[in-house]
Amino acid sequence: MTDDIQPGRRRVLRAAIAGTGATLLAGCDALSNSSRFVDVLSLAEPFNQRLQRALTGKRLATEFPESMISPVFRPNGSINPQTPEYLALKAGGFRDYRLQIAGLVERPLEFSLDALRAMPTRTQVTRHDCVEGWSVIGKWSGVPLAHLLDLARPRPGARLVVFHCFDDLTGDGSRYYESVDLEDAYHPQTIAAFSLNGSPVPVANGAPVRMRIERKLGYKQPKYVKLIEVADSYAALAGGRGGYWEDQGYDWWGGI
Ligand SMILES: Nc1nc2c(c(=O)[nH]1)N[C@H]1C(S)=C(S)[C@@H](COP(=O)(O)O)O[C@H]1N2
Ligand SMILES: [Mo]
Repeated sequence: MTDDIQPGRRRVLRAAIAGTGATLLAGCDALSNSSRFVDVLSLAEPFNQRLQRALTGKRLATEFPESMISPVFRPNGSINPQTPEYLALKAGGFRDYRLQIAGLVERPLEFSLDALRAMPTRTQVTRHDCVEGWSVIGKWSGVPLAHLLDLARPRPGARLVVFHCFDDLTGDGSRYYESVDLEDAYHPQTIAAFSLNGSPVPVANGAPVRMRIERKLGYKQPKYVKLIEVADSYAALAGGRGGYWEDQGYDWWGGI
């Protein structure tokens, strides 16, 4: 025997894992369908978050005339990712790039840049506000995330969308990530953007695909997106607070 797990033990493990998965999933679906569970969830939402949601509802972020586009869309955070996976994709002109959608979906999917460009597209001129105290206006084009989610079909129990990025901002082997709730994911101005000011998104601003989630602050606009994961919780990811900067103490809601 060269394996460190005996065949019998492996069978038991596999059965245990499969069993847990099935039970958890069934339990989860049953819970999210029960109105009592949903009530408890909405009570658990912090008061300020509930208030801001009530005040903003389906409100659109302000869109600006093209004459107001900033001459330079100031880049921030990671501006030239050095992870091997990213460097390889960049060297190939992003021809091998695939935007993945997975997690709690009926149909996990992936899209090349050409496939994304052939989909329904939205263009919006919006203002980006960084908590460091600066703003820039840019014109973004991309595919509404709502469209991608409709194709992948979230399963019962889905509550969030987590964006996993290619870059390692601090160089400690971690990856930038972010998350928003389904209401922001389906918001009409939430797009997987492949173009900035009429050209492909530059590397400094998140090539080849970055999210625009227009009612959110700068740190909630993930660049270099690799995988969009539909999930029921972010608690088990990285620092457990739903995003790279959230793990350093920033607010998860990050609304503007
Ligand atoms: N993947 C990734 N996304 C990111 C960051 C980052 O470092 N890595 N920085 C965030 C911050 S703080 C800001 S202000 C914006 C900057 O976007 P820009 O470079 O296009 O201006 O990206 C956000 N998204
Ligand atoms: Mo920022």
